[in-house]
Amino acid sequence: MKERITELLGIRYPILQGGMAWLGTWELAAAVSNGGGLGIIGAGNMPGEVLREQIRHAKAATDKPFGVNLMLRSPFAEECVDVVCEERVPVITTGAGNPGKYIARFRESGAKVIPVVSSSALAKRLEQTGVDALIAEGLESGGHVGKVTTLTLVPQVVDAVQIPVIAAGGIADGRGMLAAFALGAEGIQMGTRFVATTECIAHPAYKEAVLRAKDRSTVVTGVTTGHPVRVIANALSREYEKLEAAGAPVEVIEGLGTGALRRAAIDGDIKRGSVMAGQSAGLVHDIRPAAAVVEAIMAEADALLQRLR
Ligand code: TUI
Repeated sequence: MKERITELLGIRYPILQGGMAWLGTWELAAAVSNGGGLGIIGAGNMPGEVLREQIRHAKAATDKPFGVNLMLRSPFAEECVDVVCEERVPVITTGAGNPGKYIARFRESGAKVIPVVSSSALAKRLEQTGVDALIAEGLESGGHVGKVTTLTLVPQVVDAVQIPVIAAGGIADGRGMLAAFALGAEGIQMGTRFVATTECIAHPAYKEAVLRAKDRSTVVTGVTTGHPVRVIANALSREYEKLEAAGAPVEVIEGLGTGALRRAAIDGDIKRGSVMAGQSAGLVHDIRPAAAVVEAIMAEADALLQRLR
C-alpha cells in the first residue's frame, strides 16, 4: 500500500515531515530526507529570497528529494511560488488556502504537488486540477486547523478521490501510522513529532514544552476570527480566550498573533509566545535524531502489523 507514495516521491519510507513555519528549516528537512522520509522546508511568512537560501542549504545537505510547504496566507506567497519553481524544488505542499491557481505552474516546473486539505470537497476540486496526491489533515494537528477529525476526514477524502492520500493530524508513532493506513491513507505526515528532534532548530524551551504536554495540553485559539490555531495552552492563549469571550475586534485578536510564533520558537518565550503543537504532543517523550524517529516508527508499525495478523 505504501508503494504509490514512495514511488511518486522517490523516498524510502512513506513518512513526510509537516512544513512548519520557523521550525521546519533546511536542517530538519535535510535530516528527515537523509533518514528516508520526505523533509519539508516550511516557508511560513518567509520572503522569497530567504526561502531561496533555505532551499540551497537543503540541496547542499542532502542528495535525496525534499519539499517546500507554501503557506498561502503569507504576504510573500506569490514570490515564494516563483522561487520554488525557479529552484525546481522536487515536491511542493501547500497549506492554509486553495492553491488551485498555482498548480499548472508548479507542475510545469517539474514538481510533485501535494496540497493539504481539511475537507473532502476541496480534495475533489483539487484532484481535477491534476495534483499528484493530497494530505488530509485533521483537527488534531498543530497550527492552523480545520474542523474535522483525522479519524473521520481521512476515509472520506480517500473515498472522494483516486489519487493517494497522506494522513496528518494526531500521528506521532507506529500505532498512528498503522491506524492511518487502516483508514486508507498511503502515507503519513507528522509535524509535532519532528519538533522533538536534535536537528529541529526550535529553542530548547519549545521542545521541553512539547515533551511536558499531555492529552489536554493544547487548545484552539482564534476560532472567532476564522483562523483557528492549535497551541500548547499558556498565558498568551489565555489572553486570546479573554479577548475572544469579550467580543474584541478581529484586528485586536489577530494582533496578538503577530510575531508570536517566532517569540516561542526562536526566543524560547513559551509563556507569551505561540507554542504551536498538535494533540500528539502527549505522545512525544524524547528528543532524538530525525532519522531515528523515522526508523522507530517504521519498526513499530511493522511489529504491530505482525501482532494484528
Ligand atoms: O497550514 C497549516 N497549518 C499551519 S499554517 C501556519 S502559519 C500561521 N501562523 C500564524 C497564524 C496562522 C497561521 C501554522 N499552521 N495546515 C494545513 C492546512 N491547510 N490545514 C487546513 C488547511 C486549509 C484550510 C483552508 C487548506 C485549504 C483551505 O482552503 C480554503 C479555501 O479557500 O477553500
